[in-house]
Amino acid sequence: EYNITRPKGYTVSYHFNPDMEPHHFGLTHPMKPFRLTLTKSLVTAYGMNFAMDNYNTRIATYEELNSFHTSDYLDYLHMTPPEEMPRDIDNPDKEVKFNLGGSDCPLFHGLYDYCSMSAGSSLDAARKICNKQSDIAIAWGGGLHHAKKSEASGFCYINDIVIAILQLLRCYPRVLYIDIDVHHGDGVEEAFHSTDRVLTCSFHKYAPEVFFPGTGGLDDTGPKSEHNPGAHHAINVPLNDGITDEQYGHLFQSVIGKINEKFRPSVIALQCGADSLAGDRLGRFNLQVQGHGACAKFCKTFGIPMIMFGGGGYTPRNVARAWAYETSVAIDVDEKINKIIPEHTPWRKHFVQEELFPSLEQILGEPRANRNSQKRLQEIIQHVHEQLRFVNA
Ligand code: TV1
Ligand code: CA
Ligand code: ZN
Repeated sequence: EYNITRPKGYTVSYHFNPDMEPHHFGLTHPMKPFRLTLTKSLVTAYGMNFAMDNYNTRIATYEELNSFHTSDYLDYLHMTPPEEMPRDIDNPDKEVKFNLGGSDCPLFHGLYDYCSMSAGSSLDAARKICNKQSDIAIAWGGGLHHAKKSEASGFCYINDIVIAILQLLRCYPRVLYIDIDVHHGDGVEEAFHSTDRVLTCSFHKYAPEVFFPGTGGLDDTGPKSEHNPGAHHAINVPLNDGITDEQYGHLFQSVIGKINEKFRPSVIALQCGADSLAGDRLGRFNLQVQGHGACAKFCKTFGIPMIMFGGGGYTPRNVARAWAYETSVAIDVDEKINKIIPEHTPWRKHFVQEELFPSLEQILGEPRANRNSQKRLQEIIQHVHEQLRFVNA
């Protein structure tokens, strides 16, 4: 009915595991796996599934998780039933291992399965890119950028992004990792500190001591030793509360445009954390769906393969809107989608009399005071451009 057709000349794949949704971090925990189902339903309601290859993804094997994570950590995550694991809330005397069991990274039933599903989706996406069966692969169930090789952190237990990038490195010389989640992509940055084959670039709210994880300042560019090929291959864009679509778009294009020129990536891994949207329960920015989606749109203009991962996003209906919109960007029907009258969708009742994709003037949630001066943003661009003098493909 909406005439959503396959994009011309390239293939998009959508990687989804319906068994992720039933997992619960706990009633009050901000991470809500049902946002993935909400996203998928919205994508299907618009008929976007007809324009893509859709895959129900398998779970990642122990060996696959082991390509990044240590056996000690995986065994603990795998073998110990939740009730036997130490918790710092219920059993304050018990030792907390691997940062598991606190309020951010609780232990819940089916945790290991949930992690394997998230990693499985991202790995399937990477494999489709590697064997050229897909040009843009979408894995909204992934994007868990804080997990370390033997430690859980910030709602992330298994770093599906690192595992997927390791797969991409088997087939492509250079991977550009871009992270638009409101938090610093510390786990991915750290994992590739010592290689010049992966350049990481995170945009985030930066306020050490106050905002998680507290790293990712402008001068954090990776270990600066003479002998480290990975030096200068971590780029960080620290921001303040309330940044707008216009400012973010300008920053994103100047930074990523320059990185593309200098680094010449063969493939892009884009983490699309939706907690950088206005009205997010944890985020601090003022981005609208279109401003967030403009990042994916700009990356697409480079004409190289791309994986789009999920990540944060704590106001579920806004997450679904953003990721459904970004799916429409991937298949090149975003203009059409913007014009569709939402009355026609079976999902309208879930979106309480609002348009699914609000117009540019409409604000998602309460806007925040903008604490980003033009002068500071210009300084950031200048600094990044100087850092890129050290980067050559
Ligand atoms: C249970 C119940 C856990 C309510 C956690 C917000 C909760 C948070 C909760 C929360 C919350 C964080 C810290 C403090 C470090 C801790 C997926 C010193 C209302 C990628 C992870 C943010 C973001 C972790 C993950 C952060 C991602 N903020 N309510 N926890 N300690 N943790 O600040 O990047 O989006 O907030
Ligand atoms: Ca980020
Ligand atoms: Zn986040």
